[in-house]
Amino acid sequence: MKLAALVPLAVALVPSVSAHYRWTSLVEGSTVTSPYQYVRQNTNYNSPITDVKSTDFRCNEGGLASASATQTGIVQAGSTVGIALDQPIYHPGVINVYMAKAPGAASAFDGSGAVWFKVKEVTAQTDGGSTINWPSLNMDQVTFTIPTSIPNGDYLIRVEDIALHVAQSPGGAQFYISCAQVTVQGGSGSGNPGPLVAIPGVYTGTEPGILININYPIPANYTQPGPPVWSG
Ligand SMILES: *[C@@H]1O[C@H](CO)[C@@H](O)[C@H](O)[C@H]1NC(C)=O
Ligand SMILES: [Cu+2]
Repeated sequence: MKLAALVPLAVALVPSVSAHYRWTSLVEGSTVTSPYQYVRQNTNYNSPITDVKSTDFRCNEGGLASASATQTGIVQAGSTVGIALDQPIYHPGVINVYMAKAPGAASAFDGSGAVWFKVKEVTAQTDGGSTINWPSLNMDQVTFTIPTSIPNGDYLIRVEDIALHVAQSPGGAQFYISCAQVTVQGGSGSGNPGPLVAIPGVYTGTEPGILININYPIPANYTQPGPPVWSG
């Protein structure tokens, strides 16, 4: 919410503090679990993270403090898991989902170091400059299949929606982030997840997919930020 001039109007129209869309719930198969049962609760109800270098960029503001109070969900390698929102996404943008293996319990892991690999992305659809479409718009969850070759153990699953509606200036892209805690079972362990990146560190904030005017001229192509997806 960067349009400062519009804030008084927005406050006048919406009498109570309305929370922005948030990733609140782990999805196990077709089951959406309770909000913040397995997802670390953040403390910035209405604000995105815009500093890609800040520690809060990892698991959102409050995401480390709430780790020990968050349960760890059991998920099976080869199964469909995901993260659900409290309301559908209403900004144009893209999604990335990363995982990181915890050295011990997920609830004790701060996610530091080059430990994150990408497991899912929802990118933009372009056609050379006539139109640009955002498949993540109106999604209320993002799901993916945990590769069967993954090593068993505790992981963090970090989801980010990168809202790009005011991304034409540095720091304008808005990151809506949450981390879930899971124990992966049933993996063969033969896989070697990667490439591994540090978060923060994975982005500079000036990538063509982050510092971008999506309105005019219509981008001819779109480059999804971050490493390629590891699919096992
Ligand atoms: C589109 O592709 C060109 C050529 O590879 C690249 O320089 C540019 O950054 C891309 N634009 C976006 C928005 O990804
Ligand atoms: Cu917004």
